[in-house]
Amino acid sequence: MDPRDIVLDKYSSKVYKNRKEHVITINEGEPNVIQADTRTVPGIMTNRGCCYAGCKGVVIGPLKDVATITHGPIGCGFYSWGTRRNKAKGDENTKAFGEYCLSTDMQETDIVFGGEKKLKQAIKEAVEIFHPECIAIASTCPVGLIGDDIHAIAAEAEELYGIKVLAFSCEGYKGVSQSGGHHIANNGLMKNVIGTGDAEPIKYSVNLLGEYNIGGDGWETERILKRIGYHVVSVMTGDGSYDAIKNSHTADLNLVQCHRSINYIAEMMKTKYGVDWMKINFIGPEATKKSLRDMARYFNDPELSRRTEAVIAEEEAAIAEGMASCKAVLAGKTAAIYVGGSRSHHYINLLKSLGVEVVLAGYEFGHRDDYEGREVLDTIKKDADSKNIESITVTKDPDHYKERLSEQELMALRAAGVPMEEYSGMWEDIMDGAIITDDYNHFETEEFLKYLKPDIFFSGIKDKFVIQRSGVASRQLHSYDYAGPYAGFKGALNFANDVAMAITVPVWDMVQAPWKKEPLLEGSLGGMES
Ligand code: CFM
Ligand code: HCA
Repeated sequence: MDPRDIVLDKYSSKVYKNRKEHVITINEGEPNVIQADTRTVPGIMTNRGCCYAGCKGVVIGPLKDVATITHGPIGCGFYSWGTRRNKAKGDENTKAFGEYCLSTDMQETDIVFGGEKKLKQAIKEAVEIFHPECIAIASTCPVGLIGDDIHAIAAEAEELYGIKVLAFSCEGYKGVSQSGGHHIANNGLMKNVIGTGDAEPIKYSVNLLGEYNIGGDGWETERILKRIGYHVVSVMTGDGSYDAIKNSHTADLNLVQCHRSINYIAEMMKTKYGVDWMKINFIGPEATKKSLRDMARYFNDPELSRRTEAVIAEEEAAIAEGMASCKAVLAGKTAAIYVGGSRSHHYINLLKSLGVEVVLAGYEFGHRDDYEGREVLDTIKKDADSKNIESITVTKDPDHYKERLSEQELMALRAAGVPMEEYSGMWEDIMDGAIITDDYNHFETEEFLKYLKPDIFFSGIKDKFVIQRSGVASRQLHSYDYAGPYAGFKGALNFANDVAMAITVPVWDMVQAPWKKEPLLEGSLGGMES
């Protein structure tokens, strides 16, 4: 029997009806439609996070020169303080506030009488202590419930201090997951930051979108891009800055790593400034090579293409031996991957290049297009929850709009397999017969572990130890278990070494108690014949 049916059969009929749309087995001959981005069944221990986590924790928090104030009780700010490992470094031109956790620390009396005074005071203190060029305010649940007007306070503070003050109404309960928070953050950056700088365009310049520099991934990607000769105008938002994002409209091309969290900005920048966008993936040597070659095709310059090939050859040679020895250990193993969004797709290819098949996968909060590809976008029905998140429309900017490539040139690139404004989703890489679970929960994790027994399970901190205690190796694909980088070529080797180590560590021989394998004492009961 299909393990999927065994697991789902244990639910009540109401829960079964909901979950069966979110848990499917991939059948290559079929369209493989999945339900996603809908409300979790109340009472289920989902692995999802909240809207505030998506806005402040994921997109806005990493901006190093922005002093971000969490307006709410202290727990929310504390939770989002450095746990995501989005690394950042300040330098002589850019301050870095990432080490700090700024919050209004709302108390019960503020909930009853309003927290606006406290927020004004917090902004004043942040200005006096840190002298930032930009402050961001991120609201948590109670702020929305009591109605503090953070937008009016931001406008007033802008006047008072002569700096940029961004306000995000990203209360945790908005939307169904972190995803709503990404959208709110994208809207805010688009409305207030992107396009406000006056830098001159530079040749072969790109923005790296949806790269958050977890474990240094963004730095590794930038290193490779710079070696080839690209100029990185801004990174959104890992080790990114308000200062750089202001000028992001001057880039020739947007490179989209995490489609889920940033596709809104990519689309809006195309409409408003004419910046083309391309789906790239710098996880895994094969995907990295394809992405670099796609970029070279886009720019269509013989010298850039030559450098691309030279850098690929050098970087690949440096990891070849290491990758081969890890592959020798890992070939034939199976894996499960559950992360929030894009990474569950991106790592499938890297694992394949190590001989590991993904038998179980899913997103916490990906949308149907992240599974099925952007072609299904027009068929996705809006519901009350998705309508709750503002969707803004932009038009051509009369001063800054510039067509990069003509529609014919873009079509030619698409015909040659370059994903211009295209994303095919997880389905393009997942194997036939794999089980996909959207918005996975703890019960299903434990059940699928029992039936599928993957050799390794990639997920996050909430389930890591349940997995390890069940005798299966676990690696965190959010925080990289405090390792990394995993991007590009060198990163792929770091990943391969970590996975090989996790699977081969001798502890797995000790999972079964010795007395369950063979008796510790031998003998016979008195009076019986031996
Ligand atoms: Fe994009 Fe991310 Fe992810 Fe994401 Fe996240 Fe993250 Fe993630 Mo954790 S932006 S969707 S909201 S790739 S924090 S860096 S690891 S769940 S798969
Ligand atoms: C978040 C952040 C998170 C959590 C990771 C985890 C991250 O969703 O709020 O559950 O282990 O990457 O830090 O996704």
